[in-house]
Amino acid sequence: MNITFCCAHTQADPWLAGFHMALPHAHVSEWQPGAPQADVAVVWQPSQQFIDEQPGLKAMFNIGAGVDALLRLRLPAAMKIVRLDDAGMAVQMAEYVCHAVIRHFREFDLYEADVAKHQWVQRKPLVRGEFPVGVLGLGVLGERVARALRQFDFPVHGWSRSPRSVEGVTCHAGQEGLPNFLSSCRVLVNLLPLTPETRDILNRETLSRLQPGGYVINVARGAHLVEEDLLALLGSGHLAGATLDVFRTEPLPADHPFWSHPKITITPHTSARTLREESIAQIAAKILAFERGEAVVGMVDPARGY
Ligand code: NDP
Ligand code: OXD
Repeated sequence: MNITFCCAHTQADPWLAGFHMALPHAHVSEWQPGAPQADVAVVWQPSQQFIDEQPGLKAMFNIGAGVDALLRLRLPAAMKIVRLDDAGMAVQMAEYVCHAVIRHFREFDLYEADVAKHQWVQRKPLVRGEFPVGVLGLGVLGERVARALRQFDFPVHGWSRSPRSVEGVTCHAGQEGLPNFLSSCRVLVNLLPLTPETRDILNRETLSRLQPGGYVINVARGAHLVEEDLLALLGSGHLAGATLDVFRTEPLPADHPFWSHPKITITPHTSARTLREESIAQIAAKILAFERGEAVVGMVDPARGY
């Protein structure tokens, strides 16, 4: 089997060495323009040139959970796409979101500002029951995040396309379930895949439905959020703040208003990083299953967009 590796922003050598160890029978090499046809590919944000030069690929294994960048390309209809399924990302996402929710709920930013002024101020504890958290997307990452939030006794709601059941979480589904989901939440966490249906889903209309003093945590994709609408709702006071890990343009341009907005905390697309060892082990196992003609977990449905 010939495996070609074509991953943007990724140092290839350690990945190639890992795949050599995990799949000693395979020939693994980094793709260069004009390289011979491979059987399968390991990819992250490959170019259209790569796809056009490798029309015989049977499958592409994405080294991330989101496949929106791949599905924007013109792909041969028969080419299978397989995404990462957790591979160490779910626990990172749970850490990140719980940290952001707790930081907001426990007012740690205000305490830090007091400390900077050498002021000893004890604030009145806020009421946990008044901070229901909603998780958009109850997939591999969203479900883990919802369960983690329940560990801190926050009321938790979840929203998915098809009906789901997660212990302790009030689950809503489909377009018809969205208004009730939103009005049940004060803190909103986005863990949806980016698809034509979910693009711009965090907008003036949806965010206005959150309870007053709402807080937005976007850890999925920048194109889910209509940036001007967030700024307007922060300005009007309907929203109290936001923690954003992903942006419409990455890296975030130096003159973007989010950098210095007092109610916005940003991080550089780091909420759940691809972990090399875990990902190589998972993808190698998937390639072996694929070779044997067995079912592969994380197969993407291009019609659904995730
Ligand atoms: P999954 O495919 O496992 O889960 C997606 C969830 O979204 C499912 O519950 C699905 O519903 C739901 N969903 C999809 N479309 C709709 C819709 N139109 N309406 C309602 N619900 C919908 O994805 P993951 O949990 O693995 O990952 C989620 C996203 O997180 C990725 O696509 C990626 O963009 C982002 N991500 C960000 C990272 C970062 O560092 N910032 C790192 C990793 C991922 P159903 O259950 O019915 O299928
Ligand atoms: C992913 C990401 O989709 O890192 O895995 O954003």
